[in-house]
Amino acid sequence: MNEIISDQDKRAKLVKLVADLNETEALALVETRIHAGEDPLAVVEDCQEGLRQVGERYEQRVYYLSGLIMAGEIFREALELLRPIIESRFSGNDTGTILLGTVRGDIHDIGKNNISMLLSSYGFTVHDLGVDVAPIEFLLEAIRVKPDIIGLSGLLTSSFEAMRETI
Ligand code: B12
Repeated sequence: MNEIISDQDKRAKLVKLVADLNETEALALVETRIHAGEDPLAVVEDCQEGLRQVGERYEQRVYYLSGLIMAGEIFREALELLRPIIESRFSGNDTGTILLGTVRGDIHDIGKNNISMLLSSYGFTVHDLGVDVAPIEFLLEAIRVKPDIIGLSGLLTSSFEAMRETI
């Protein structure tokens, strides 16, 4: 019982450290949890929840754009620490080909990069077009690589339109 509570505490603590933009302590806790042999995807989930809360604070004008930038940086650094464990834990071969990109007008790429890393670990060949990708670029690359799946990423409400056009 004690262990369950302390696990929950640890998870809540990481969420809070990320949401508070406490880079040093957040990354130290990520390392501690890695060394304790925890599920790396649970650590990713906690960082993601922290980022979601940063987004809320941004909407409430508690944080400004610099807060979003800082949050993105913390997530990127956390993922760098987790990447080797994730890549060694999940493996597959020749699963298929996927074409990925963040749609036109949108430059959010943390989630896309995360998915790209997981899919590569599972054995997918990933063609990542990057961010702010115009519909025609998706089309030309799709003709070239003939992917099994095309994945469009976008976090802005306005990205729906670009997704619709791309599809
Ligand atoms: C970090 C961040 C930024 C960073 C992005 C850095 C980067 N390199 O990506 C910066 C500072 C650049 C940024 C800029 C902006 N942002 Co911003 N940002 C965020 C924030 C805080 C976190 C996003 C994130 O990375 N989450 C962590 C990742 C892991 O989660 P994820 O992206 O959801 O991805 C997961 C899933 O969605 C899914 N997934 C994602 N893509 C794909 C693709 C496929 C194929 C699949 C299968 C799955 C999948 O899997 C991922 C892994 O679990 C969000 C808040 C939020 N609630 O998300 C706001 C947020 C998305 N941003 C927002 C805004 C408004 C902006 C700006 C317009 C701010 C401004 N005034 O300039 C600009 C837009 C710039 C642009 N043209 O794109 C709003 C969007 C509101 C809306 N409804 O449109 C949000 C929701 C904040 C808010 N609550 O207001 N932002």
